[in-house]
Amino acid sequence: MAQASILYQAQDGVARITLNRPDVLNSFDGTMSRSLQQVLSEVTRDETLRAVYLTGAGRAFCAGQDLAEAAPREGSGIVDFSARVRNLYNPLVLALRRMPKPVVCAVNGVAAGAGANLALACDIVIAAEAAAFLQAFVKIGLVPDTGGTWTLPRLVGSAQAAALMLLGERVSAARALELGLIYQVCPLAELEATGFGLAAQLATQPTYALSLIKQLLAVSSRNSLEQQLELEAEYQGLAGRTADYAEGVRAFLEKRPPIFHGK
Ligand code: T3D
Repeated sequence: MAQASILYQAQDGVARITLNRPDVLNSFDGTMSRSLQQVLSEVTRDETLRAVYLTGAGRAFCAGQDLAEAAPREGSGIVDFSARVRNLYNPLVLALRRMPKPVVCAVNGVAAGAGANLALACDIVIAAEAAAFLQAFVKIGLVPDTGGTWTLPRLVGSAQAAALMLLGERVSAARALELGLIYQVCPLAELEATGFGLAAQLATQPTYALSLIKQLLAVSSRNSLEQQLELEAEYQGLAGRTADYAEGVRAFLEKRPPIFHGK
């Protein structure tokens, strides 16, 4: 029986998702993309899951598109890459960015092409010391997709983003941290405990407020200060009506840790 290309289990309020095509460095074929879309859609709807942990099986995180699947074939016409990107990659980025709960990505090894940009679409990205990030697209004559041209300039500024995408060079985890591309680097042996630990901790936090923070961050760079201040006021109104806020303040006054239920 074929091995599932996406492994998924619920644990401690966290959706643990693993890209699982290790023989081809977890590169994406259509089946893996559609399975991940399906899982992300289930996780979005499941209120018992309050954080997501995403990683890769084996020595890589994800080498982007499976190039054997997307290779031009003699005599079989032009591959419609626009349709492939719209159907296989764009929905993944939107699902991660719109996920109403935090997504922690643990980059266990190389993350190339769509694999790099999938990682960078997550909310908190940590990486193993030997991991690396490559905007590999240009090396095969393609342009960055999976949100890279949107995400990278916002993370590292346009000068660094241009160099990363035009040169397609390998960026070490240490350099990625220095650039502000990722949050933390740790030894591979500690990656899972660190990454899953972060996700499990986030799963005990005020989930609705976390989702509002994600939304505020998502629009801040296109809003004026006035618009952003107004949105903060509006969302504070929403957060201030939650049971989690009531619990947070009560716990503070009673000098005990809060118990948030995500509502
Ligand atoms: O089609 C569309 O929808 C368009 C969208 C495109 C989105 C994209 O992601 S385009 C970018 C695609 N990805 C790449 O160009 C990266 C290709 N891979 C590499 O450059 C290197 O493999 C890495 C730098 C990622 C890792 O290098 P290394 O030396 O650690 O490993 P390796 O020996 O190159 O690869 C190990 C195996 O994985 C090897 O198979 P083998 O020889 O052991 O049987 C290799 O062929 C396979 N592999 C690695 N990447 C891919 C892959 N097989 C298929 N597709 C891959 N992307």
